[in-house]
Amino acid sequence: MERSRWYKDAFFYQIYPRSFCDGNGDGIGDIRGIISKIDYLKDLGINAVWLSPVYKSPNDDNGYDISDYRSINPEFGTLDDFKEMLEKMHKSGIKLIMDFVGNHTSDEHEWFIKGSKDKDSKYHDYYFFKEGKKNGKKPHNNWTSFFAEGAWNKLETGEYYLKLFSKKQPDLNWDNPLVRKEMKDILRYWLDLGVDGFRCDVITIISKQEGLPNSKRILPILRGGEYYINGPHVHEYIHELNKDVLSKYDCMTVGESVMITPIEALEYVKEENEELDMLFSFEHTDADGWFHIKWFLRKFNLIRFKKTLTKWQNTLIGNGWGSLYLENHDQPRCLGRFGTSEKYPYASSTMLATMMYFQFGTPFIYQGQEIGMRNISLELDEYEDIETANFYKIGRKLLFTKKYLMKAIHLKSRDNARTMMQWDKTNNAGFSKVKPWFIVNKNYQDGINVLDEENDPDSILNYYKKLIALRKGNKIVRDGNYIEYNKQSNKIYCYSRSLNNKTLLIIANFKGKDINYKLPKGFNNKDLEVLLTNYKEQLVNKDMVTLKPYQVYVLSI
Ligand code: TEU
Ligand code: CA
Repeated sequence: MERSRWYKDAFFYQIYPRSFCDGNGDGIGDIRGIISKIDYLKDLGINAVWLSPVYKSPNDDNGYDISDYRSINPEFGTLDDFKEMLEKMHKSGIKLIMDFVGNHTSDEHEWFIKGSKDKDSKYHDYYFFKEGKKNGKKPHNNWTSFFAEGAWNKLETGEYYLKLFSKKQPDLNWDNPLVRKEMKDILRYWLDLGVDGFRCDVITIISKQEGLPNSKRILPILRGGEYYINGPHVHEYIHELNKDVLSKYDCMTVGESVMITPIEALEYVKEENEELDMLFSFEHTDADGWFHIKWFLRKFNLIRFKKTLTKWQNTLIGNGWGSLYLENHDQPRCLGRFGTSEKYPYASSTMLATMMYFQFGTPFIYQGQEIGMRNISLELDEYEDIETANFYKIGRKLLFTKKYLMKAIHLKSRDNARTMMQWDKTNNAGFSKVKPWFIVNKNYQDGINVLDEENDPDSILNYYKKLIALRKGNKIVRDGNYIEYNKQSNKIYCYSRSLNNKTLLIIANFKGKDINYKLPKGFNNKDLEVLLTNYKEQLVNKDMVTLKPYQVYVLSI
């Protein structure tokens, strides 16, 4: 069928269901809660939702460990609730994509239960079970996992299995055609129910080098990555999903990638390759980390940040499609992170959003981003996330100080993004009538909540609404080219988007002070109209713009 490629005009909102809204009063967000907020989503102006996993799961990794791909976790509701949500979203003009976690299952999935017990079971070949070395004392190779521990776990049978995330997330063996068939059946099942596509969890690591050879990397950080990141058959397998299933529906896919360059990304998203529609990459979130390892803190550097974004823009425009985001359920809150300051919450949040979402690609916002939700600082034992706990353990083993580790956790723990959505000033921020499964940030009482912001015309929320409305349907933002100016400035990010003689110039101040910015060549003495700015002051002259702290302008020429 001819696909409409509706995603090119979509503005996405990511829902992390546990923390979004509790409909039945047990302290855990759920589908009825989401249904009760569809009007809110519609009013915000978004027209697509990415829903993090709601499948049956023992929640070792909050749903990214699936024990049954075809049923809804009872904590979240029933399949009927799901169908009702989907229908109501569609009626409100909102598409819904699910999270497809295909690299691994839960160890409580029946495939794993059967395969781990019985070497003769067909399910034994669904995973990577291997005899140990040195009389079974050592695993098959020296790989390490994403969650800061070894990549193997030993079973009572004496066999080990590969798990690139937690012990309860065994990796599936995609070289087995039966596994690929199962995966295609699952995609088809949800598409037939009417969902509009998938965010594909770590899809770029599904193909592992045959034999799972020892890694030559010395540091215990993603050791083995050279044998599975963009592994040998990954393009073949994704193309197979596309050809046999995805291409038969008017759906969209966004793949989560791991350590990827824009050139490598193109191979997944070039339309003629018939694989995925776009990828999430992480390079720009590395602006305050080293070598893709977020825990190695470094100071944000605007020049480096701009360079990364520009490189991705220039590679993708004209050749493929991209995604734009500042936050998700694995990332800390953006306010105060990307060169901005919590001293200027309104200006900082709105500047970042404008800087990001006028670029080329499909925009994604994460729940709470639109009201300027903040990070949390907890004691170690108050954190919920498995990655955080494991990181601390290995960090101590590697002799990092407690002080450094806690600083890194405060800045980077995934739990920063997993506090309850702040709806109003009532108990538990209106998320639930009872104490929620995890922290509610107390600042909901200080105006950081949906209701207060709806009533304040100058709130972050109302700015997001304006921004979303302006972006949607704007052909220049959708299809225009991209040129960056004053690349060496460590204060200003300036770029233009042009299409058919119409241009938008975006100028963002990343400093907490006034800046006079000389317009780039070619923009002097032109008729400039301010399409959007985050201050009442609009100081635009013939060749000079004055920006207040964290002010941003979108000028139309
Ligand atoms: O994340 C993949 C991934 O690369 C992360 O584990 C990343 O290393 C980490 O979050 C950085 O802090 C996806 C999901 O988004 C994540 O929530 C899951 O835990 C993971 O896959 C396993 O399914
Ligand atoms: Ca609930």
